[in-house]
Amino acid sequence: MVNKWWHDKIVYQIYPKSFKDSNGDGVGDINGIIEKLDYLKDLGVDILWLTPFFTSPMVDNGYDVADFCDINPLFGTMEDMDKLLEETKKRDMYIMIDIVANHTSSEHRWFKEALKGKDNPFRDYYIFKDKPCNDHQSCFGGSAWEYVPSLNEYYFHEFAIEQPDLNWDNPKVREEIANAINFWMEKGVKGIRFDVIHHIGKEIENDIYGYGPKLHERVQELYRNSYGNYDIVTVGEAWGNLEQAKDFTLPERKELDMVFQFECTSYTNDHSRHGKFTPRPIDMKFVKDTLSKYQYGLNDCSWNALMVENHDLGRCINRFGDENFRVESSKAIATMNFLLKGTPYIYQGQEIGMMNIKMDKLEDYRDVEVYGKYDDLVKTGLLTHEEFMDGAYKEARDNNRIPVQWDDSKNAGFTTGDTPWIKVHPNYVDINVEKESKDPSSILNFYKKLLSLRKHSEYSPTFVYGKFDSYLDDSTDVFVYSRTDNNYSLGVITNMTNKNVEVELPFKYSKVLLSNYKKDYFSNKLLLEPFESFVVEIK
Ligand code: ISL
Repeated sequence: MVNKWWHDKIVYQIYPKSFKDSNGDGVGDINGIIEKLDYLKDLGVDILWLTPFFTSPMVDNGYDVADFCDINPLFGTMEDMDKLLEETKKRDMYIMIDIVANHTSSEHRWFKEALKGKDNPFRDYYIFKDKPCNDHQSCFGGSAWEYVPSLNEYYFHEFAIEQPDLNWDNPKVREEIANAINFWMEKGVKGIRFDVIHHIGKEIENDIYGYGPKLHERVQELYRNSYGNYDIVTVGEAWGNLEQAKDFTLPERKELDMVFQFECTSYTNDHSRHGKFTPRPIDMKFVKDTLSKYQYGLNDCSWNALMVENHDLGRCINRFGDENFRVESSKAIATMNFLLKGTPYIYQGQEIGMMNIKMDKLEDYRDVEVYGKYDDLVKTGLLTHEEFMDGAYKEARDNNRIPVQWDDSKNAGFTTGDTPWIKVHPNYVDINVEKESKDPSSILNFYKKLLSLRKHSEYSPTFVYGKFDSYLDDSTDVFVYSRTDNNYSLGVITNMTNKNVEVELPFKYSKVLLSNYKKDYFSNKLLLEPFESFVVEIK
């Protein structure tokens, strides 16, 4: 594989609405991001993935785009965005944008035109039918078909009613999206995350939503007509399996550089019951096997995205770790994941070990999905209110959308205003950036060490390009792997459980490079503490 400028870079995901508010209106903004650039540089991240900051009525917090080439006034102005691009460049940092190609907002000019009449040229930008083709359900609850009385027709929306799906059969739509991407490429953006990109080949008449027959030719066309002409990095949000990941990312296909793998994070969705709002406990053996499967499966032919948290998932401590071992498990999850081969993605607040929030009442939630699913599950009697609230505590997307905890002042230092748009976690007094930056044993300082080991040590090339091998594959408790090149062989050992585990390592080592407990590691038979994780140079 050809080496790329981004292979050794770390991505940090910013959800602008919740990151930092600079003007006291209770909503995070672009100037808030600029304020924190030095913090992010010091943390050791390079590429900032911003979830959509384009003009939007914010039904789905920006994933309902009303203008792909303008800035949501809630977040600032185009001048602010230009300044952010300039300030990141000064610090050798890069911006990755989030392109929502599957749908727009119902407030987009194209959709408003489409509603004007059956012969309006924009009508064919969307998917209108005389009657629903099927009873497909929207991802956020309820039917995926919405009736428009003035047209006496229905339009299709995979997500909220206010997010009509674009008609990718229409070449004009494909051209418009390519043009929007080119607009941002010319501004110097260096990365794109593609939202639900596996949906753009859908064939509704045949009940095919993800991975339709025309998917890949469309991505290839987009590549040729837009981002393929620039030296950028791309990642797809594509819910699928290993083979499907290969189809997107083999370099000769000229589609995407990598896709996120959701097999691990969605393990808790219990589809034998009601999906994510009736979660089941995680199986860490499954997680370890899946991570290894993707390492062996993609490492020689393409590239992995290493992600345990994003704005749609709960916190990784709650999913893979243990609140009672918050510090240990958070460090262990990071070590185990971010030293694999691929690009690490850190979600805002993950680096200080932020946790899921227990909302007192339904009305504390802001996410459109929570209300859609409440109607589907509680109003129909499938779940009690309490069962739903319990599921939401574990899985609601708002868990990761509460404000970043900067310090122990009012509203966690997120806003100087009285009312943030969503609740602040009450634990912010103890868990915040300021406090952790002063504590040498904090999660934050561990992240800095981990990223620096990966990026700025003599071992960096081995962590970036070294071959992956796993050991003790039958163990349900420990994940042991190595990364090897001509210079070094490095071992990563993690107890994935909240109990003591005895382990006999299959290799000897000469140095311990990083660990989340302080102890003597020089014995081959070790009794690992809960969520103990350490990194060694193998002899
Ligand atoms: O979290 C989910 C719903 O339970 C996911 O299925 C999610 O909707 C899916 O990952 C698609 O996510 C992306 O597109 C959505 C947007 O709401 C998400 O925030 C985004 O990441 C629609 O644009």
